[in-house]
Amino acid sequence: MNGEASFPPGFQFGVATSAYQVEGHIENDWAEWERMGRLKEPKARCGIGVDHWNRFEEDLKLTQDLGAGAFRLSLEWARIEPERGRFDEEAIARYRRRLERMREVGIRPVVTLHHFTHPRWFHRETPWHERSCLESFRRYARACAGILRGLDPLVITFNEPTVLLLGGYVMGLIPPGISDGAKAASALVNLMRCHLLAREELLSAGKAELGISQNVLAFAPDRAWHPLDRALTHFASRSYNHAFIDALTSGKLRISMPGVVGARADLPEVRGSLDFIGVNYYTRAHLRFLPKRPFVQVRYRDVHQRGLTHIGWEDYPEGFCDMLLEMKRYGLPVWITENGIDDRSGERRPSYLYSHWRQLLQAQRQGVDLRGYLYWSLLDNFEWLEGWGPRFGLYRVDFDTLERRPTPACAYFRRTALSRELLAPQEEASPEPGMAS
Ligand code: IFM
Repeated sequence: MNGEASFPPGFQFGVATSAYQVEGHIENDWAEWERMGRLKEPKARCGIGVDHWNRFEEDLKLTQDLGAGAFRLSLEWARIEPERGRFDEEAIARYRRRLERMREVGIRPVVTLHHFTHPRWFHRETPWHERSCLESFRRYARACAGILRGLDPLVITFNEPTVLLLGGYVMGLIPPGISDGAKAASALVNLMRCHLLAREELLSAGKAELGISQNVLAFAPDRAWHPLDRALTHFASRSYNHAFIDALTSGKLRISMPGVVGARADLPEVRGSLDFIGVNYYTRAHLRFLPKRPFVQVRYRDVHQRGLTHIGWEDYPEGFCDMLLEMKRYGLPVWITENGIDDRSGERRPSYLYSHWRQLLQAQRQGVDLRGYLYWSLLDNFEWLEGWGPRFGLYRVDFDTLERRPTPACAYFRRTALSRELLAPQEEASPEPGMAS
């Protein structure tokens, strides 16, 4: 061993993407949302994305150049079932072909069935808070099971369900743009049932491992001495980070965020329906109690003077280890399904990787069963409400020409993925020979 530490045997390095953020040419609820002027920059549009739909082969090669063994993508429901009950065989065949290509080049597909977006008919006809969503999602999941048959994928049924519900059903910031606690609670229960239905469909079609991707925040009280800030931190950690996983592992849903949202249900049927836990970790959030609505203020503070990341988040690798240790209680394998930095110059990303990998290995030494790390993201992409400002990509994309260029982190990622040793980043200024440019 030459490095500070080694990654465990079988541990996989990979990258993560989602369909809407990279593929382009998609007509769904989010495209409608954009036209309604609901983004920070009301005129911003995802449009052709970074044209991954037509550049898949090129992007697969870029993934191989990173020494990656896994690639996370999502299937776009709006492409597969553009009208309720009408499935697009061409889109289905195209997804199937690209997943087969991954297998041909030795890359394991990690496939998200639902990553924030919906076909345009969905919220109008069978929204999450109504039982009719169950049949819709089952039918979609059956189509996905056909696409994935025989490929032994890692499947994420829902990406960040808590974010979806908070954003879409509590704060009204993303589609369907509702602010209704009762509907949020029904939608939450239905998402869990849908997870289970998808599991049944996938497993009846063959071998697959199923989980969800949970966005976790390292919460801390904004005023360490303030009892209400501390109470908020406690509730947020339980409700935001753990409630969904708790319910899928124990069959008991318990959410309590006084003044914001509450839900309680016994769902014995969903108990034990996770094969792994997907963790999406980015930052720490300091919470401050406000005496009037919305009662909570979220602040990103630069406590260690490392500089906030460009999107404004604290760079807090220590929280990564803490969050992973919290997952130990479930006794399940853990995949890091997202971790990354919005670094618009690309210079800071290698040290971000190093500091986060160090914490990951520390959690592993303390007993967390870690199976893989997927960097968010392979490419710069469309960042939801923020539009085209942030740059999370290992590869920088020129948004005019769509040319992909390696950032300094590519060589460091490749060196680590191939050596499986943690080494401090060197000056990785130019791409290594053999890397696409
Ligand atoms: O871009 C998103 C992704 O779609 C879900 N997790 C967080 C990322 C960065 O905000």
